[in-house]
Parts: sequence; C-alpha cells; structure tokens
Amino acid sequence: MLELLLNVGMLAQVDAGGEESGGDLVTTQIAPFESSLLLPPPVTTNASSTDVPFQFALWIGAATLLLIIGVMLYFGIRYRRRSPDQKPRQSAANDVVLQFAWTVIPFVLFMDLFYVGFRGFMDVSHVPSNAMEISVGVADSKWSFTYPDGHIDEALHVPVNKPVKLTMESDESIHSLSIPAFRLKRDVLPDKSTTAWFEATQPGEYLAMCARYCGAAHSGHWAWVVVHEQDEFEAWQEQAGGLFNRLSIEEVGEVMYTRYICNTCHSLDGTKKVGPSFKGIFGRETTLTGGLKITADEKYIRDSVLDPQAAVVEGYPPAMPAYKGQIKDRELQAIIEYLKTLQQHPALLICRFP
Ligand code: HEC
Ligand SMILES: [Cu+2]
Repeated sequence: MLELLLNVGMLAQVDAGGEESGGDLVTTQIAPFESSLLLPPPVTTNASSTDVPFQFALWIGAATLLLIIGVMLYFGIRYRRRSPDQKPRQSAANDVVLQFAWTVIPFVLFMDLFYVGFRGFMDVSHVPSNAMEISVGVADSKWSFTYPDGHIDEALHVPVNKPVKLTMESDESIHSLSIPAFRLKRDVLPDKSTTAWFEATQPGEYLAMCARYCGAAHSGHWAWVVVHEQDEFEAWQEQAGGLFNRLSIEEVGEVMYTRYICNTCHSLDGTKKVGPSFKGIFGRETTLTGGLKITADEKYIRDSVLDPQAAVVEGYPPAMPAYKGQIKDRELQAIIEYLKTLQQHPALLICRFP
C-alpha cells in the first residue's frame, strides 16, 4: 500500500531532451511535478532520513484521523438523542486502562518519531570529510555553481556515489535550494553561508528549485542537477572547466571556434564562406549594410556574436545565428582573444592606431 502510493505518478527523473546543459530546456521543466502525489523516488544515501519520519508521521496521522472521524460518526449515530426530553446517562467516572492507553500509545509513537527525526537530523548535519566542495551562489534569481577547478556553471554536475558538500550564499535576497529527488532543501542567505551535503546514488537529471518566494523572477529560479558516472563526470569537468586551466585563453578560443561551429561559416585563410573570413578581422574596417563604416574592435565582435542582426556586414546575408544565451562570457572572450591572433599585417594595425 505504502509502496504503491509512493510510486503513483512519480517522475522525478526528467529527460533533458538530449540537449547539453544550457540549451533550450524550458519545455520539460514543468512536466515532472504535474503528476506527483507525494515525492519523487529518492536518489541519495540519506534520503531515508527525510522519508522515514515523513512517511511515519503521514501514515500515523492518516490512521489517527480515520479512527477519530470513524469513532465520532459511529458514536454520533449510536448515541444520538432519540426524543426531545431524553436525558444523558451518567458515564463512568474513571477508566484507568483507557487513560493509560491513550497516554502511553501516543507517547511511544512520538518518541519514535523524535528518534528517527533526530537521527536523520544528525545525518544531514554531519558532512563527510571526503566530500567534494561546490559553492553555490545566486544573483538575479539565477543559480550558479562554482567547482573546485574554478569553473562556474548554471547546472549542478556531480559524480554518482560521492559525497558532495554545498556551501551556499546569495545576493541580496533569501532563497532556498531545493532538490526534491535528493530530499535536500536548505535556505540560501545573503551575508551568511549555509551548507548542505548529499551523496547521489543514481545517475540522471533532476531538478533544483528555489523554495522561497524570492521576487518576480522566482518561477524561473531553477536549475538542472546532473548526476554523472565517475568517468563521465571527469569528462564533463575536462570539457567544461579543464580547458581554461590547461590551455591559454587564445587556445581555448581556437577550441571554441570549432565547438560553436564558427568554422562552418568563417574561414581563417581569407576565403569567403557564408560569412566574412576571420583572417585579419581584429581592427579591420568593415562596411555595414546601410553604408556605415565601422572598425572591428572588441565590442563590435562581441555584439556581432551575441546579436548579429544588429550590424550586418555589407554583401552578406543576415544568416548568422544569435549566440546570446548560448555562449558563456569567458568563452566569447576567449574567441575574441583568438581572433586577435589572426592578424594579417600586424604592422598595419600599429600604423592605424598610433
Ligand atoms: C550559419 C553561419 C554562421 C555561423 C555559424 C557564424 N557566423 Fe558569424 N557571420 C555569418 C554571416 C553571414 C556574417 C555576415 C553578416 C552579419 O554581419 O551578420 C557573419 C558575421 C560575423 C562577424 C562580423 C564580421 C565582420 O567582418 O565584421 C563576426 C565577428 C562573426 N560573424 C563572428 C562569429 C563567431 C565568433 C561565430 C562562432 C561563435 C560565428 N560568427 C558563427 C555567419 C555565421
Ligand atoms: Cu530564489
């Protein structure tokens, strides 16, 4: 019965639609909670610290409710007043057995609840010493997760079967990090750091939400939690953060040039493809559709990538996709640094900027 109820309509594990994190995931964000009756299936080692007391209190409460309402209805009918002048009969003055029962039974039940609750509390309070540390920040109702290697991500990526400690602090308002499948919820406060920890037991994608009404953007204040197999996690770390540690910023830019498929439309050797070649782009004078002449500086390149339609190069179709929201700021910066290295005639540049 309990199992059955626990499993009705629970779909915590959501399909991210094959997108990598940061992609267009909005369509799936509501689905997992539409039909869940109680909580999604637990996927952490200490989820039972929450589930056991919760289920205990829920079912004891439900049974007590039914018992009281049942007895009340039964007595209401059985001992109803049958004629207008009927007088109540005197009831027994004292029933020691009954009084003993209604004192001892609840006492035992409540002490049980205290015991499991307290043990669970100790469990979630005590962070294992080998936990990996990730710091959690909030700005403008957006979660950000900073990994040990300095990488900052908008999704929480963790390895399976490894304790993870979250150290959390927010911007100016109060938020609360809630990951229902982990049975984890902790307030995130300004000017005071809070901690939480978990050890995920099942690879998959889960939702992290904000459980405090934090302002107009509250409904959009959520993030993906991705639990990886250990090797997959290392691969992710390498791909996400490792590059910046291992390579110079120009080299990272070169990687991003292909990762963000700039290379399909822009050549490096001066050949015209769908878009102008990147050869010598930095500091180049460009004529825009409409006749405006512009010198390609850092701001122009940045704007061209984030919002290409705002300034279209003369003689080219407005065919470039907007990268706004797709590319991370430091990745774009890396591309710019890389483009700076593609100068055709460095000497000419110096002449132009005396
Ligand atoms: C689908 C093809 C396509 C892709 C992919 C693409 N671009 Fe473009 N890009 C264009 C076209 C076409 C233009 C010229 C029209 C315009 O300015 O929008 C252009 C223009 C530009 C310009 C201005 C060039 C100049 O000479 O002033 C920059 C800078 C630029 N792209 C950077 C990038 C970067 C960086 C990437 C990868 C992150 C990228 N583009 C990906 C098609 C593309
Ligand atoms: Cu919030």
